[in-house]
Amino acid sequence: MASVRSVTRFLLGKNIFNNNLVAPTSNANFVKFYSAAPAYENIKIDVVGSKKNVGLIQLNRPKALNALCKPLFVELGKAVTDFDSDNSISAIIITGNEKAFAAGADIKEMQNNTYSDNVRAGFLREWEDISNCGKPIIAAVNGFALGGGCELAMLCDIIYAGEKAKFGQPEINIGTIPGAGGTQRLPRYVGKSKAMEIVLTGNFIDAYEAEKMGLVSRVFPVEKLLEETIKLAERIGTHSPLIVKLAKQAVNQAYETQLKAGLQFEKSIFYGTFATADRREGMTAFVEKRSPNFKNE
Ligand code: CO8
Repeated sequence: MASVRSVTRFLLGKNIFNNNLVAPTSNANFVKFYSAAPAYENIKIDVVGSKKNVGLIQLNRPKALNALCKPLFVELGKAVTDFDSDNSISAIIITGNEKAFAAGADIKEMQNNTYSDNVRAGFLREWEDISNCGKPIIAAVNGFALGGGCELAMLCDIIYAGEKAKFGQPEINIGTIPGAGGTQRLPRYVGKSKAMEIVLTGNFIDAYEAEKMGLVSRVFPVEKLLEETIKLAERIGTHSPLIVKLAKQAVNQAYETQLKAGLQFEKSIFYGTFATADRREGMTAFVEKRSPNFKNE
């Protein structure tokens, strides 16, 4: 089966994800804009589409199933912010690889966090770079989109999925709760009962169930996903960037009225789980590859 990278290369010619920096020779402004960009370690970026107006970001920690460590999120926020302020870019795509879009927050990184650490550092504040983006962001999800990975997809404006994608909020298995919008955005997408089932069981749902629930707008064969997502971004790119931005703001208003209070509430509870023994046990058990022994404390 073709990888995301080979499919993109096939579709779009040279220079796709070849370098950590973008250097499409056909777009002088872009080269100029990104000539001073940092060399990314956890993501790859490129500019794609026949008009070179689609910013493509690939999460690139395949060995950790694209677990969302802080350095990855800092880079992702920077790439999104840069594409957002580049006038030649109409829409942005975030994707992973065939096995994982992202398997969640990096459990190993946050395993020893305390409640005070989270509050002091404003844990997850980098996520705001994604929600502050004025341009449309499309998630192209193949493989696992779990925990923070599912939340990242939901932060995007449209989710397209490959038919083997799996979505879930399995934080309950490791003694915590979703901390980047899962408890607030998921019910808005799929309704309370289904959201409760997903959050309280930690069970995964497949791409077709996710489409039926309204979480995903379309499902494609794995090897067609990126091609179709680029087509969608190009179609959006045929419209006025200003009106696209306003339309995005307006649709978001439907979701975001009252969302802020919910997110603040969610964050305080998420942080609070780091004061519990069960959260520590859950993450430690994951890292030690054993079943957790929860004590209800
Ligand atoms: N964090 C850190 N490492 C991970 C993660 C993760 N979330 N997921 C997978 N990995 C690592 C594994 O530890 C393993 O590393 P190693 O080879 O060094 O042992 C490697 O990726 C491959 O994983 P597996 O061997 O487990 O692969 P499998 O195919 O057997 O299983 C699964 C795939 C089912 C996806 C499994 O890896 C899994 O259950 N992962 C954890 C999923 C999870 O619980 N996600 C939620 C995390 S908590 C969270 O997201 C809180 C959100 C808070 C806000 C967001 C902040 C960014």
